[in-house]
Amino acid sequence: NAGIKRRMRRFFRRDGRALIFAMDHGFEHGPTDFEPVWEHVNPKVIVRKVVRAGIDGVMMLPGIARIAGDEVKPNVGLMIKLTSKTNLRPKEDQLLQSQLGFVEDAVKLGADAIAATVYWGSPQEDVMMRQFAEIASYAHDLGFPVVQFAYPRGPYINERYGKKEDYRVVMYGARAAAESGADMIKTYWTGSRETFAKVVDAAAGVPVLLSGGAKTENPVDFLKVVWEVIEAGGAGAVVGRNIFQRENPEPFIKALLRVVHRNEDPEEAAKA
Ligand code: FBP
Repeated sequence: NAGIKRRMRRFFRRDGRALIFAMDHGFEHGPTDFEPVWEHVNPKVIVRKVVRAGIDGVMMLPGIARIAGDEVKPNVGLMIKLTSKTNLRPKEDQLLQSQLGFVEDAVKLGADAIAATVYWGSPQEDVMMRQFAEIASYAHDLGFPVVQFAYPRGPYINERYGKKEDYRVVMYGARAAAESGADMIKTYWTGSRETFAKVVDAAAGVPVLLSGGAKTENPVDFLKVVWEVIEAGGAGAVVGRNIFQRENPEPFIKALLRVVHRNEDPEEAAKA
């Protein structure tokens, strides 16, 4: 499908890698996530900064895309995510992402790709699988790539593997994402290059992007993780808190871009 291929190139440079900014946290975690640098609660302010720094793509929910979509310049990929959940839900309902928008909305907002989460292993896995199938089928018909946030999460996982970042479950989720028709996969860091390489293999050629995670105190620590991801064959990273919770995100984004696109040593990248 030519449309899918063309739109994938809005995110990935010639090297097949991408650095994407994630900003659905106001919904998914609540605005407290922005408190470390409060001016970033204004999506226009932070999106302007990340775009100026040279980011390859931006991921947001439909309402924020209406507010700040203009800041995503034409050379930057726009990824619109159609599922989410609030942190306000009762604990037992936290393992479900619900659909909050439709493929048509994303298309009208100028999306280059459409994203949805599946919590593999959740008691509600079935609902998210169907949501993903509906979104992917329609998006693909229209020529849009689909990104799956493939997050293993659920009671059985914790019982059997101890944690959701165990590579055996992360690669299971990545494989399930590939098998369900994703064009890009976003998932957790497994803790080592060797294990992440298995996740990449399990995805059978579908690009695997790191899901950033909580902000590291030392910026170099996060650059090191991204470097390992690239060395493992990962296609880049989708990063939220590690960018918008930093007072001065621009030099940090530039360092991330050097690691993602030039395999630059993290210590060197941080200094430049
Ligand atoms: P971060 O880089 O801040 O981890 O953002 C990635 C992301 O997937 C966001 O899109 C989402 O809001 C958040 O992490 C979900 O985190 P969790 O479900 O682990 O609390």
